[in-house]
Amino acid sequence: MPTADLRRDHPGPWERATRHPFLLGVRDGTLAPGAFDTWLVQDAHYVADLLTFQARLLARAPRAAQAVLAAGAVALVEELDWFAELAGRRGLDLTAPRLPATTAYGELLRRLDGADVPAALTALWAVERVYLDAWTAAAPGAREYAEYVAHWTTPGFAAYVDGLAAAADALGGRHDDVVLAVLDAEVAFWDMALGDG
Ligand code: HMH
Repeated sequence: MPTADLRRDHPGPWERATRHPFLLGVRDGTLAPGAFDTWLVQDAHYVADLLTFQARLLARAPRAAQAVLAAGAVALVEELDWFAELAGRRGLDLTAPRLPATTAYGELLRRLDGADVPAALTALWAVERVYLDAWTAAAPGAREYAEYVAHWTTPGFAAYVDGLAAAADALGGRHDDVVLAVLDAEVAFWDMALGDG
């Protein structure tokens, strides 16, 4: 199983992207004031970029991979609705500009539009797998963040990630380079929310 091997063979990069100080701050309630809202606004931009990437991948994917990609695209649209609701509730300005790590991650997704489908699908699996693992490491989260941690660690999300793994494994190949690029982009994204990017 290529996706299982990709996790096993790069423990350091997975660890850096999932045991990040930002996530430990969410877990323990020690996150600097404002860091979470900064992160939310940037993630709303990111999800919009990811939807663009995913819609293109859906369009060029083989038939067998389309259902999981289409369901994931719907989930991203729902995530954008949820961000809009959060913006109202938390007083966020979702029109604030992208910070450099957000732009850089968006450029990585753009480059992946030009990768072959097995590589791009494996990259998408890595995007979602690392995100699930990251929030799982922060669970259950300090009281003020518990709702968010729960949102990103649901059984439905875990099942989606497994579905992406199955679809990527069916196409074959390892694609270490794109996975490592995703993991680096994730670390930079968490760094950014702490003001380190
Ligand atoms: C930074 N990585 C980041 N944000 C997300 N929302 C996901 C992955 C998964 O959707």
